[in-house]
Formats: sequence, structure tokens, C-alpha cells
Amino acid sequence: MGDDHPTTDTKLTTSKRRWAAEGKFLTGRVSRPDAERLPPGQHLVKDWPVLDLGQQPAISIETWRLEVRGLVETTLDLTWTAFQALEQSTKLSDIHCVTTWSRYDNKWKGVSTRDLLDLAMPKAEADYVMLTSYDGYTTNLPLSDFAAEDAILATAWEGRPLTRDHGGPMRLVVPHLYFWKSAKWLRRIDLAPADKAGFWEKNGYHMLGDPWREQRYSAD
Ligand SMILES: Nc1nc2c(c(=O)[nH]1)N[C@H]1C(S)=C(S)[C@@H](COP(=O)(O)O)O[C@H]1N2
Ligand SMILES: [Mo]
Repeated sequence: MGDDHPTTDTKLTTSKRRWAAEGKFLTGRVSRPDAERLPPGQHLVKDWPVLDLGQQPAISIETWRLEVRGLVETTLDLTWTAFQALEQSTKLSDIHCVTTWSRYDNKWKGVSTRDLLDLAMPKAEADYVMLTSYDGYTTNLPLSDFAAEDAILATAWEGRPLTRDHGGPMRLVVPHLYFWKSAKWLRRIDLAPADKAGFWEKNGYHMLGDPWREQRYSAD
């Protein structure tokens, strides 16, 4: 852990890099979330596809930790028991994956990112977040997006514990951004003064990733 390199170069990694280079799935259309629930270039699915770098870490509840570090008043290093003792919330939200599938009405349970941040207390200079997961995956986003009202550190989906393939025991869900920002098997949250590219962001994907502005790829 500690570097941002991919764990494996899977077929998906290779094709997604190519899509970024070719601008695949860009429709050139723009819509607003309140006007149109389904973002441009997306189609609805009923099932829930699994997408990751191909390594699905097995994390025992005994060794699981969540760290919050960087520009915070209080550094956190939470055990599973401590995390479960935090206020539990439920959120209903849609998923929008950059590979063009969307899935409506997912019911999540867990700790809202706002409740976690209330505990850590971000310093005034903290503007960005870098997420690091147990499989070595990293992704970045602005602190204000991480702290969105419906963003949640989810441990359950549809009333059942989150399965390992979908990021269990805990994953982030930031529904208003493309799903690659929603780190599965989340291990560490670093608050920083500046934006730094995570794994897909270094591979041609957008630093923010707003589906309604179709921010799939970086400009260059
Ligand atoms: N740790 C980790 N989180 C990750 C990924 C990953 O490879 N590793 N892939 C991202 C991508 S590209 C997507 S689309 C979603 C897929 O989540 P799902 O498999 O639950 O549908 O997880 C995101 N979070
Ligand atoms: Mo994705």
C-alpha cells in the first residue's frame, strides 16, 4: 500500500484506457440533474454489475481499519466496532457508471460522510480528498463533493451486508459523481489542500466526473 500503481493490468483496464484516449461514449449532450434523472449517454440496468481492477481483497472485521488523516483536527483510526458505534444513516440513490450503465434506487446503510467529517473536523485549508482502498485503488474528489448530503460510507445494500465483490465490508458511495469515485474496500481518507490524480484520473479520466456534464475524460 502507499503507492498508486495498479495491482494488475486487466482487460478492463486496457479497454478503459483506450476509451479515454478515443473519447468513447461522449454524446456531446448536456443535461441537468433536476431536469433529467438519467444522465446523457447512460442506459438503465436492473442488475448490479461488478467492476474493479480484478483483486477483491478479503478483509476480516477484526483487522479492518478506517483512517482519516491529513488536514483534520483529529486523526481517526477506527476499528469495525468503533465505526459501527457511529450514527447509522440510510440513503436512497442512483448509480451512474462511466461505462454507461445506471441503476436507480439503491438503498444504502452506513455512516454518512458528514458524520465522519464532524468527528475528524477538517481544517480550513482542506479542499480535496484522496481515497485509498485495500486493493491499492485510489481516487480523488473535492471535499465538498465527498461531503455531499447523500454520500455514505456504506456497509449494507438493500438490507443486506455489502458483499465482498461490491466492496464489503465497507465502500464509499458518492451518487452524484460517476461510480469510479465510489471507492470499494475503503481504507484511508486523506484531506489535502490540492487535488491530486487517483488511479483512473491518471489514466485519462476526469478529475471531478459529473455525469450530467458528461465529465468522463480529462480534456487532454
Ligand atoms: N477499491 C476499488 N474501488 C473501486 C474500483 C476498484 O477497482 N477498486 N472500481 C471503481 C469503478 S471503475 C466502479 S464502476 C465501481 C464499481 O462498483 P461495483 O463493482 O460495486 O459495481 O467501483 C469503483 N470503486
Ligand atoms: Mo467504472
